[in-house]
Amino acid sequence: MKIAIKLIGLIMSIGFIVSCNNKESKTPVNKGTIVRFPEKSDMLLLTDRPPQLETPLRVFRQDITPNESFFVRWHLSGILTRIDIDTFRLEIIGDVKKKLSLSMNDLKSKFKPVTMIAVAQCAGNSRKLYKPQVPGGQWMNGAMGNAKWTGVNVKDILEMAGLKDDAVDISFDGLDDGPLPGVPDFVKSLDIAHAMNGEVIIAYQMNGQDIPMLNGYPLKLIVPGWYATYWVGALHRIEVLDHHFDGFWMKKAYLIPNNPVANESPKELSKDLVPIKKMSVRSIFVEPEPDTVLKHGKTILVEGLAFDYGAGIKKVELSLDSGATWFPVKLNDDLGKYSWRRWQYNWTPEKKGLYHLKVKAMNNDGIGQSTAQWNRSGYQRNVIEELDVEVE
Ligand SMILES: Nc1nc2c(c(=O)[nH]1)N[C@H]1C(S)=C(S)[C@@H](COP(=O)(O)O)O[C@H]1N2
Ligand SMILES: [Mo]
Repeated sequence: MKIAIKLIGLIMSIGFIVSCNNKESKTPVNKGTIVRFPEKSDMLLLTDRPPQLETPLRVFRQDITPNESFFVRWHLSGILTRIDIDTFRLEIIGDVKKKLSLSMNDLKSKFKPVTMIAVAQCAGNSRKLYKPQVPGGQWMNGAMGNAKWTGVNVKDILEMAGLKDDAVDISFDGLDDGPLPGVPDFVKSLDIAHAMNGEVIIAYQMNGQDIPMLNGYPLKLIVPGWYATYWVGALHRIEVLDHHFDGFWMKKAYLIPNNPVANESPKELSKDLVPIKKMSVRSIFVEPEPDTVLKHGKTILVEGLAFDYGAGIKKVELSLDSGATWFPVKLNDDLGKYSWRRWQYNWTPEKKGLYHLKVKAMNNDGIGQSTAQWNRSGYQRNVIEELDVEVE
């Protein structure tokens, strides 16, 4: 018999310190308190109410991030711990010709299933690398993951409901609530053209399984190429609006300086702010991890991954000499334009000493990475990554 009610135990974090990186290192490490939450393997704890869990770097040595290791980020402490999937409905309301109330079974049987691999990355991923430091979750590079999402095209659902002519925006609401009535509910919006572009989907599966409760079971909005703040979890209401949505999470939060790399000076903050949208071009190191000591004359695999907003990665270049010289590295299989692409290089350091590695990517639109970037919220990092490696 299928279990209709899904619940996860009290959100408890029985954590213990495995490693604390107190030593002054040029390259910060994502080590800290390791915790186990329901349906999750070892994760790095940022906060437990609401849960914010970071994926350990070693997990990125594979194309797909397993569900149990996928990062977790909720804004409001009133998250879902129990749901009756038989009575759950996805409501489509507002400026539509016909309101819809869809069961999980409706979603799986009345619409054509679609599948895509896409990177979900928190807008504040890598915030810990910002100098000067900015407030907010001190993520290293683990507030992201690459998964295979299966679900229904938002376009198909909206076509079934039928949009009225004056529809402008669509808002997406999750089942989570604020701890107090005054805390704004987490609701995000997309304009009609974006929501109808045929690529925005409502996923009911993540890597071929139910989405973990902590990642937004039973439904998650997938907005490929856009920051994960739009990927509303525990999605239960879609509202078609005849005006521009002006909720807190669009108008007050997740704003960036209005320029391509979201840059501003700490001394003179920008007054021209716009909602964050598409992801920037990025490339990171996965292997070796910071603080690894290598043996000279011995070959190791330097590896990492690169991604962008969906144009696709054209090349990744590595430097072993602080950026004085660069050379292209091998790209692994292309798993789709919204997937990340792993890269690798066999390196035999001949001499002992300290090496300063850098990596940068360029996408098919000819867009590369920044050399310097800062904003008050630590969003949209796309600075060329660096890694110190000691060879003995
Ligand atoms: N309902 C709901 N959806 C949400 C959020 C939230 O707080 N509530 N946080 C968003 C943000 S900022 C991120 S980074 C992603 C995190 O998704 P994950 O927890 O599956 O990694 O969910 C997004 N969707
Ligand atoms: Mo986020």
